[in-house]
Amino acid sequence: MSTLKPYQREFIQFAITHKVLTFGSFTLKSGRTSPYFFNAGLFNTGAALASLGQYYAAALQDAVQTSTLSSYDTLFGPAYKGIPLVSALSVALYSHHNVDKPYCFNRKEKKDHGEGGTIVGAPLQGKVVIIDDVITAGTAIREAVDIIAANKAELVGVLIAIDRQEKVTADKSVSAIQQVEKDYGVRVVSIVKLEHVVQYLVEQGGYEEQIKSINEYRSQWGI
Ligand code: OMP
Repeated sequence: MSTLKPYQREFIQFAITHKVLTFGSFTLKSGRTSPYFFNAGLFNTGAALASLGQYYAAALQDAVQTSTLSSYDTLFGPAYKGIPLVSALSVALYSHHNVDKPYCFNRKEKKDHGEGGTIVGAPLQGKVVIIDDVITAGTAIREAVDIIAANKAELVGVLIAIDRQEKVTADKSVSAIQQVEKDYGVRVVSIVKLEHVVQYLVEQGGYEEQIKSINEYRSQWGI
C-alpha cells in the first residue's frame, strides 16, 4: 500500500468534511450498489472550489515532476462537471505553482452563430490532459476522448479526483482506468485512490463499519 502524501491526506479530510465523500448505500451509473460515493458537485462554495483546484494542481504537478505524466500543452474539462474543475485547476496552477497553461471546455449544444464551434476557451490542440471527477466504468471519459480526436489533438493523460479501483465489468480483471490506459496509451492520474481512502479511515479510527462495507464491495468489484 502506498504512503499518503500530505496533499492526499488533506484532500480526503476535506472531502469528508464537505460530504463530498460519503458512506452509505449508493446506486452507481453502472448499476452497482456502492458503500461510498464521491460527489464533486458538493464542492459548491468559492472556498471549497479554490481548495479543490489546489488539490488537482498538486496532483498534476506531482505527476509531471515524477514523469508519470508527460509534458502537455492544453487542459480540457469535459462538460459539464469538468468545466469548474479545469477552471479551478488552471487558477491554482498559476497562483500556487506559477504554471500558466491554456485551458478549454466543450459545450454540449453546438452554436451556429457568434464564436461558433463546440470548444470554449483555448483551442483544443497539441498534447491534451483531460480533467474529470471520477471514472468507474469509463463511459463518460470515452466521450471526451472522441472530442479530442475530432479536434485532431493528442490525448496524453487524464487527471481525476478519485480512482475507485474497480473492475470495468464483472468478468474482467482490469479496471476501467487500466482499460482506458491500455486503449489510448495514456496514463490516468488521480488525487487519491480508494486504497488511500481506506488507509486514511484505518488511521483515523472509528470507521470500522465503513471499512468492512468497502472491503466487501472490493472483494466483488475491486481490482
Ligand atoms: P463512468 O461513466 O461509469 O466511468 O462513471 C463516471 C461517472 O459516475 C461520474 O462522472 C459520476 O457522474 C458518477 N459517479 C460519481 O460521481 N461518483 C462516484 O463515486 C461514482 C460514480 C458512478 O456512478 O460510478
